[in-house]
Amino acid sequence: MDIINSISTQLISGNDKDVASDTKKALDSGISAETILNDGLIMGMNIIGDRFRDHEVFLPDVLMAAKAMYAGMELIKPILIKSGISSRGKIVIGTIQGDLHDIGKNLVGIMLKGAGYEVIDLGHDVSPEKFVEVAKETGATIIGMSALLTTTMANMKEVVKILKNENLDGKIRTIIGGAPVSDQYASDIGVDKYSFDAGNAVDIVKELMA
Ligand code: B1M
Repeated sequence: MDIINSISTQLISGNDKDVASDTKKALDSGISAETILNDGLIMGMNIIGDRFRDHEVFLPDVLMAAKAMYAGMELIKPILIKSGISSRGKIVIGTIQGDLHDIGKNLVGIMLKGAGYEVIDLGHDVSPEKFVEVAKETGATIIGMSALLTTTMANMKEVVKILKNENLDGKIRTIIGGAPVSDQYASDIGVDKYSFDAGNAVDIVKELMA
């Protein structure tokens, strides 16, 4: 089995130590951080997600897989962040209220920092009010929201409403991402842009800040 397949397989089994040692081996052998992330870690996470949906595995298995994902992410994070010089603009990010999923949102934060943006990460289960309050306090010009649950994604609409009520729409722009949302959903709820992955989030932020 090649090393990338092994990362994915160990992640699915929730073996955080093996994911870490395989990730290290892959980096040492010259495989790029992006390949490890997309073809190893994210690939494994998608498989565990499908098995969870099909009731082949249960919540503790998903939790262990998430822990293993973080074990790999910790090692590639410094490479993805690279320079770490943050001066191109400020963006507030977080996972919307009611939702505890934070792996994708954290990846978005890592990629934005790597591209030179100052990222204020509010974590998960963030209320619409908090997003706006912190953006105003810090002078951030973009709010980036992540959602993984269909049951709580509608909370993102509240951010748009608050910005409109406070005459801040156009001054503070909004981006959403996460598995259940789409371009269509972004336009339905009045969000400026939808982004499909962490790399694309960087392109969208660049476009909005241009
Ligand atoms: Co949960 N979970 N989970 N879960 N979980 C999903 C989302 C689910 C699709 C699984 C399934 O049924 N197949 C399902 C949601 C179904 C639905 O809403 N219709 C689900 C469920 C049901 C639940 C619970 C309700 C289960 C329960 O308790 N019965 C519960 C909810 C808890 C809560 O939030 N209130 C729950 C809990 C958990 C864990 C805690 C065990 C764990 C999260 C750990 C953590 O995040 N720290 C977990 C996990 C790991 C998943 C899956 C398996 C993987 C998610 C993930 O991290 N993917 C997920 C199934 C799946 O998505 N395939 C699932 C990897 C990550 C890199 O991808 O987050 O999509 P993703 O991010 C991508 C893009 O979407 C994008 O960029 C990233 C890639 O570059 N992106 C953005 C994301 N945010 C962005 C923001 C942007 C731009 C791009 O701009 C701001």
